[in-house]
Amino acid sequence: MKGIRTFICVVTMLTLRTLASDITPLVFGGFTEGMPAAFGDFNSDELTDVFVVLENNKAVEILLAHEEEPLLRQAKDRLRCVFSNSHITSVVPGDFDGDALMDVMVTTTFKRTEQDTDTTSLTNVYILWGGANHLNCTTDEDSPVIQMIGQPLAMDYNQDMIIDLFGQNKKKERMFWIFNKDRSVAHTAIPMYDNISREELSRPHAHAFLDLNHDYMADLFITTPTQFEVWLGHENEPKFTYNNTIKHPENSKIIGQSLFVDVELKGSMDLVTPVCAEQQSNGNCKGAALMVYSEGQWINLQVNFKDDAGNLWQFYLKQGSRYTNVITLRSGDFNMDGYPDILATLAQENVDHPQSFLLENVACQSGCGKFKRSYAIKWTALSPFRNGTAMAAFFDFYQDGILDCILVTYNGTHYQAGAFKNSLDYDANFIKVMVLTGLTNKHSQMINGRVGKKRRTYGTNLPGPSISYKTTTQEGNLRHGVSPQMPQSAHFSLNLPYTIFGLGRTPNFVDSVTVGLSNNSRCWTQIIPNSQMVVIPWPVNQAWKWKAQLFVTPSKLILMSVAALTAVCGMITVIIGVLHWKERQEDKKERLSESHRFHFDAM
Ligand SMILES: [Ca+2]
Ligand SMILES: [Ca+2]
Ligand SMILES: [Ca+2]
Ligand SMILES: [Ca+2]
Repeated sequence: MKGIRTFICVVTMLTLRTLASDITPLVFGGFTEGMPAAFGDFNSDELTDVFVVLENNKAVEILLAHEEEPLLRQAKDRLRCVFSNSHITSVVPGDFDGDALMDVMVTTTFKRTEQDTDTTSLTNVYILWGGANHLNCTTDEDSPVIQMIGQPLAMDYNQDMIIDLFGQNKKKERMFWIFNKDRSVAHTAIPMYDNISREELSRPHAHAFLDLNHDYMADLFITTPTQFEVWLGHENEPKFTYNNTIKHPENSKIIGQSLFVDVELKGSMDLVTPVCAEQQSNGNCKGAALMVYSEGQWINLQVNFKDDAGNLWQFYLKQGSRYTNVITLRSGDFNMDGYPDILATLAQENVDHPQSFLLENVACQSGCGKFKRSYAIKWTALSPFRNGTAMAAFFDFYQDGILDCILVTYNGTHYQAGAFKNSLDYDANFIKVMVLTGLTNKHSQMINGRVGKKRRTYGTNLPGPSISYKTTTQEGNLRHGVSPQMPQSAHFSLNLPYTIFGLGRTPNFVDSVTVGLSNNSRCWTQIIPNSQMVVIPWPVNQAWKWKAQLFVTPSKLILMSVAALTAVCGMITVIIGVLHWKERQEDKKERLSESHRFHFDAM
């Protein structure tokens, strides 16, 4: 009786767990004060940790990811640094000294409050050097390694897998800051090569480091107050040369943060920009639209911002607010159909109540011209998170290849971290690819990996590689998708250090996966779906030596088949056992009666 009760209890718990989409306690335990600022695997255990800002933007802390709940926890020896005199504006993890261990770049301003919108104040850059399990907090807040105007873009200028920065110096000149193995020298500043003087850079900006012309060399996308510039990357000096300019979309008062997405799933990156045709008197957005730049022109994706009740929504924008002081989009394939979807924070007109929504990539129904895709706002996709959210970003909590969401709820006074579990109602396949720097550390110890002891795999958070795949769908069509790895880093862009491609229900092998960086590329063929591929591109210029490790995640369907098979086997064993026992009993009886007969005959 007790056994049955326990069984019922377990079944109910399991059902509830799969139905519940708000998994905040399972993810954060009780600690929801940290505001997500960046993602990266700090302690090299292949689980993506979350870098948060807390204590009113005065402290940065790393929440380490675990396989058991709570999934994100503060470390025993807290990985936390405090900046008592300044205000943290961004956090960018990466290896800034080439020792293969992740460091953390923090930018701050000396302005005291979030409401202070003085944009002339300088940005201070600090590097917190990382050991495998500790973080060296900066001792001198008054001497940042760099002072600049606006936030920097993390990139790799000289292809040595040590992260460098791009931005503008105090004189408003465009500069690259090159980091090296010697922490004491810190960096070299190189002005951007140019033959004519260019516009000042935007603040905030949506600069990006990704390959735009398919030569596997990351290029530079620069945002200025009136236009976008594309600079092509080269192996030799000058590292970047001006290529072309894209004017901002016409009739747009406000330009949000641009994003690069393979909207049509054609194997090329489209520039997607949120805009507002007008600005409300309080500075908020009016006339929201999603624009895509395709073949030399801007196309309005005709997103319907009216909900089912007829209310009109806008991109939420509020000066001096947390996360929503710029319009930021984040992309990822939420429903695993291959087409990248978008997360955005909206608000109804004249209502000061932000809410994040999923914009699903759908086939364009009418009036689309030559662009075949559009976005449809899924008003209930993130429920039960319906009572105010300032931010939503994609994150894979259970390493099952399904993108969940990490959110920040906001009730008008208080911000809190939240977690949403994406429960897909069908068994979709995926492929997850992560490109590491490939740097190694001689002092590396063995750690308990997911399968026994193993060496640490080092150096996540490499900006710039392009990752693409080709596969054949069940209908026999060729599908080609591409995604850049970590093209943006500033202004809480919250890029994941890996890429997940949804494959829909295609159970076939993926024909090929191609990874390209620093003018080199390597293609791997016949990849098993539902596998996680870790690429170690070392040596950088000898692509044939690059390695790929595959971890296969069994899909729900396979697990269910295994369970069913085990149950059937068990049942058969029991039946065989019973039959066997019966037969033996009968044999016994027969033998007994036979012996009786024998005695009888003998007489
Ligand atoms: Ca390092
Ligand atoms: Ca470098
Ligand atoms: Ca390129
Ligand atoms: Ca999708």
